Amino acid sequence: MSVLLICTGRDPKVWENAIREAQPDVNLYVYPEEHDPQEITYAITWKHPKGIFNKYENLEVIASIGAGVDHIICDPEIPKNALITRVIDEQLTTDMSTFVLALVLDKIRNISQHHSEKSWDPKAYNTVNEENIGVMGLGVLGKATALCLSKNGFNVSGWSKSIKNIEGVSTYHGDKGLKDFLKNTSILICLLPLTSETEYILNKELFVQLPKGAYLINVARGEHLMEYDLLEMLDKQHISGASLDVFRTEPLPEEHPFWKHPKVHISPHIASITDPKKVAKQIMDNYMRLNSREPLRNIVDLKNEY
Ligand code: OXD
Repeated sequence: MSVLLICTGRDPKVWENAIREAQPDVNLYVYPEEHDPQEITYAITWKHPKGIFNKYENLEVIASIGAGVDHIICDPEIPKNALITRVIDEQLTTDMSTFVLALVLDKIRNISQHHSEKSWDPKAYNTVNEENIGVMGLGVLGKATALCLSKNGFNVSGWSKSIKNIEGVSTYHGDKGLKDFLKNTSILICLLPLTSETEYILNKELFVQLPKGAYLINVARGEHLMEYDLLEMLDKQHISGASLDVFRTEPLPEEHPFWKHPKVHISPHIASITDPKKVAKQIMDNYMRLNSREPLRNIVDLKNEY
């Protein structure tokens, strides 16, 4: 029984050290180090090369080192019987909700705007109770963000695939609920999981259902957004601006039009940053559970893709 770490796009050495610290006696291989695939029961991954798990016949669990599992599920060749787990961490959740709160406050109080326009002309602003915030996606991160905004005095509604009840938040669900959810939303926040149903959900058809002048915050995945639809809606002034933390291609290429667009605020996928030391503990706790045949934590429902 051994563990394989495959980590591309993030520093594998940092994760190797964190895993060894969490579980000093672990038999760990770091891809592409040579190893016998039959030995591996537990894989810890970030953006593994697609198809690679084909030859791992004894693989029981694929653990994401992040909150998202889209980078695993997008591989059509992942072994059917392997469980997929994700990270749920209180600090990551707080970091996400407070990051969104900061973006919302920056937007409604025009904080960065005064500086970027070199303007000493104080702009009129809406107070928090005049803004209708709509959170798309009411999983762990979406729910915490909706509650954080509601506690800070905003009118908050939320939309999700299935029914959710959250105190202080008006909730809508399914295709039928989307129209009503969008029509009163002045600031739209995307915290949806990336699935085959939600890819490109932030498109022209959706934007036109928002009131004129609505603002977009995407802190979920770049693949949710139809980039050229957003540019068109910004240029037509239907959308007044956007704060984007995630992109289809990361890092965002230097020549990308978002960099120069005066109404687009960019941050480099920093809404909530995983602490390898903390997260390695929960990942290795699941490994110990697997070995002692105890139920694992944070298992992903493959039917829902999150
Ligand atoms: C994650 C991320 O999924 O960093 O954890 O985006």
